[in-house]
Amino acid sequence: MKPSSKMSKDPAENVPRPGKMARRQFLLTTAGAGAASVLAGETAASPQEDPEAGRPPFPPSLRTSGGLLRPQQNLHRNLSDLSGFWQFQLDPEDTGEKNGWFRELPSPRTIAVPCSWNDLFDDAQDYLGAAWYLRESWVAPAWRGQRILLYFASVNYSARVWLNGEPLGGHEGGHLPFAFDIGEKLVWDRPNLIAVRVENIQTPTRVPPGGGPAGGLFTGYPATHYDFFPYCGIQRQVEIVSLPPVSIEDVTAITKIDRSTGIVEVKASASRAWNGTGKARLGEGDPALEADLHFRDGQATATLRVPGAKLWSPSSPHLYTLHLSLAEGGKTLDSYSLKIGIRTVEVHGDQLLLNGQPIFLKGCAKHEDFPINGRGLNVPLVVRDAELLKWMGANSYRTSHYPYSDEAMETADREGFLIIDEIPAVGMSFSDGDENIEKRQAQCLRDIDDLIARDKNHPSVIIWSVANEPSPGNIMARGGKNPKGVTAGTAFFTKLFAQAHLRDRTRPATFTSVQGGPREWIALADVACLNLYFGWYSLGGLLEEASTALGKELDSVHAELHKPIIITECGAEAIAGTHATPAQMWTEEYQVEYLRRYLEVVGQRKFMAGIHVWNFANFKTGQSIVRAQGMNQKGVLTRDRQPKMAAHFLRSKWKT
Ligand code: GCB
Repeated sequence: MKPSSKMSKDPAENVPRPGKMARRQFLLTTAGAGAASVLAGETAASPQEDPEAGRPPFPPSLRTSGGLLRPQQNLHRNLSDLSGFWQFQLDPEDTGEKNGWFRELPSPRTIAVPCSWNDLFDDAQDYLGAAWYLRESWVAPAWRGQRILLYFASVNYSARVWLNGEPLGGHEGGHLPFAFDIGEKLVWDRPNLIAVRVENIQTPTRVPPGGGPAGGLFTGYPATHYDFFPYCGIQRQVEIVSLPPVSIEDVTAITKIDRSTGIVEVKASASRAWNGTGKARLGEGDPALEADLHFRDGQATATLRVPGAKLWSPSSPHLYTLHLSLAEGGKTLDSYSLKIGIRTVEVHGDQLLLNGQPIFLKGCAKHEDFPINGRGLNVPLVVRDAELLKWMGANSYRTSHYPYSDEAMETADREGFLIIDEIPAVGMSFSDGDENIEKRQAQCLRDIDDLIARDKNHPSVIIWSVANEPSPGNIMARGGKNPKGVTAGTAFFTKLFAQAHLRDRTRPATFTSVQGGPREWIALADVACLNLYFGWYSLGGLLEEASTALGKELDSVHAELHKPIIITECGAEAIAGTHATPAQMWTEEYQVEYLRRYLEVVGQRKFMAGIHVWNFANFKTGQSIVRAQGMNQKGVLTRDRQPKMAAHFLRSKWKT
């Protein structure tokens, strides 16, 4: 192991020395000693049993990587949205399954779907255990003869689903869609009863991990290994979906540019290993932009050439509609449409190229977070956030620390945001034994498969992120040093990057590294994404020294790795309305001064490929002594999206 640049080899040396302190070491210093003991000790979760252990195994769900397309309505497909009121009951003893709660809840109350449950009921605020959702729904008689799915856009974390008292299947992992084929179990002459058991117990084998011997960085209350509130529940839409018996199961559109001609390579799959002919068409009415798809065993490809193509970019996010259809005997069997953008992304030396030109990412990392709905889908907020990013002059954001809704991705395509798209692998360390690491790896690989399958056709997505701030050891334990952990992490990330490249050879893959984290890991990524907090977690109050340390760090990563570098996080907390001159930590002035220096240092370095401020808006966290008002206050906007001075400052720099 090469010692990380900012960590001392000797734990005893890990005391606050300007420029020498690793990112989180402040928690271990005199100032942070109290915090460290509270955070690492008393409230740290004890090793958890796998909450699914001992239950009858449920069949797995259909996943996007298995040919589950985002549902849509057209002449051949339909859907019924089950958003609205559901029955709900907490199950703290976890006896519901044994007692048949999938048929009837003994004492239900009403909940909204989609929504996190935590902010709705006082007794559910910090509750992460099992809870039940029930609701009835008719299935339209006109759908008889179709393939019928029950589709969930996101349930956090673990779901077990029943239909009319019969088990359908289960799914692990929040933030990505899954579904069940319900044709055999549904009834047509009365409403169908849907029951879902959900829990978000924090265990070391989940992604993100929680509890267990790995310890907890942000183990406030509720205890987590990550710095955001562990919202749970049915957080995006539930839909009953009808598909024709032979249907389009997957589409991949890869775009290339040949001078002024756009090339769209279409790969499609059809169900039932179908053999026949379909069509791929771009836009409306131009026969030149149409090609036959000859399906053999369910697979077909076609190439469309678009002379004088309007390329997709942040300043001109032009979208084309790609229509696919399957036909037999002059009759259309199925059709599916999606918006695509013609553009290329490449890494060339230390540059990130969009359509062959260097691009610079300016923006923020975000969270899906808002009072009351929590992490539940909030379409008005998606629209407002895009508006505010544009107001600031941002061209980019990261879906920290999990995949965002389809609606957010669609908005990014339409509005021209460049997205770093992240799986939920936040807070991972490599000190808790091979078995746990292997289980987390398996979940990460599934998440990579499912995320890429879901988002591969979005022109806005330019980079896949396979983790946020992994650490070799328990990040709380004296700088997280652990040579075995570095080696284990190297093997882990080699595998994750290989998977991302296997699933998508057209986009770079990265992870965002923690300040002081192993360079060996950054060397594996196509783009170096650095989360840097000089001037906050280290060198707090010392902005001059922080600028120097920042410059040195960027120069050294550049000299060593010579790949595009993006600062994917940097930020200082500011309680809105708190002021001081000269600037002091926690004031709006300090946040502005901090960001001013980061922008200056980055601006002086032509090799930099971007900067994302942490965070777009304040967001809810667990309660702890390092998170005032139960929030991370590094937002340049307040949680309700009002600008702090920092947002005006960024606008003055970015809005051209
Ligand atoms: C980070 C993490 C992010 C935290 C942030 C902070 O590096 O990636 O999840 O919220 O720092 O404010 O500490």
